Amino acid sequence: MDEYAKLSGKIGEFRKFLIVTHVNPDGDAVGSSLAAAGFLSQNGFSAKVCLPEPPPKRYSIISDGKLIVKTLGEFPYFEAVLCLDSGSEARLALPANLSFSQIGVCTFNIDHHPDNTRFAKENLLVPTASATAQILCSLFSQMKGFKISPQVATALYLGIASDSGGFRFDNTDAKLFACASTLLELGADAKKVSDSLFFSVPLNYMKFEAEMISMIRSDLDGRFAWALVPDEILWKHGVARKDVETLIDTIKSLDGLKIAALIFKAPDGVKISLRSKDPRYPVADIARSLGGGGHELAAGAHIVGISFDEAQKILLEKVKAIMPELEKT
Ligand SMILES: [Mn+2]
Repeated sequence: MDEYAKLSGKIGEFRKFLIVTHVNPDGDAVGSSLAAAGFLSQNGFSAKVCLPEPPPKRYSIISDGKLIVKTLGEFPYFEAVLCLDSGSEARLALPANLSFSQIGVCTFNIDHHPDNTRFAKENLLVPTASATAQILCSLFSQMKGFKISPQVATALYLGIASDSGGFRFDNTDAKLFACASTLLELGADAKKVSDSLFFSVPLNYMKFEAEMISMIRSDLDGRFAWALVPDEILWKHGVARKDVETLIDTIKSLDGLKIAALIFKAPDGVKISLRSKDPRYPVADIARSLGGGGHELAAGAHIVGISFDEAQKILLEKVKAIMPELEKT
């Protein structure tokens, strides 16, 4: 029996599921969670997604108020917890007053992050999958007698379109297109997803990004570029930190660039987001050396007790260290 069949058998042992995902949920996190909740509730189970913070507006096309709770008070009794798209228990956005170790019920962990810590009782980890939504698409498709509705297909499609940057990132492969094809045949609304993810930028965000673009710094002959994102500029344009997802892709689109970075202020230090355009320069190594993690070409870290200036100095050294051939020329 393969691991998908094994996991679906396990899921079938329970009736009531609480679904959780990582903090600052992205499109894959929100899409996977709502798809799982929709799929389970439409197939005779009871399931709710716990999102302590409201997710970014561009995911509202798949939001269903009936499937989302903010606190455990709204869904006090459940038999199992499904953790989606989170590499570790520390990254989970759990409801207030609940820590992972306190969860006394069966836990499931479905994810594609290569450094996933296998923190749950039942783990379905597929690092070759481009998105957690892709793993769910395979899982749901092989559950015989279960239906995948157009709404669920749309939520999964949003997850894969989001994690692959609209089928442009290097995780876009034949399996992802096969998954997209399956979802479109099931009635996923691709136009609605594209419009919402890529063609609905609010004016204040566009002006924020314009100002940030004028502040991009670059070094190593343009191979490394980054921006510091001061809170003042976020406030000035009314942009929330969690909504700053596309700026790093804008930096990444620079000609000749290998590594892009964003540095944000955190209450106790800084948060760094990293992207690489070249597998020879895996940013996951840099992120891990700074106490963070992620995918080879998309990673991040939270460094406590340092300033913006110190962070960019450390980062530049780390980037230089993985591009040794540049030092010689
Ligand atoms: Mn993901």
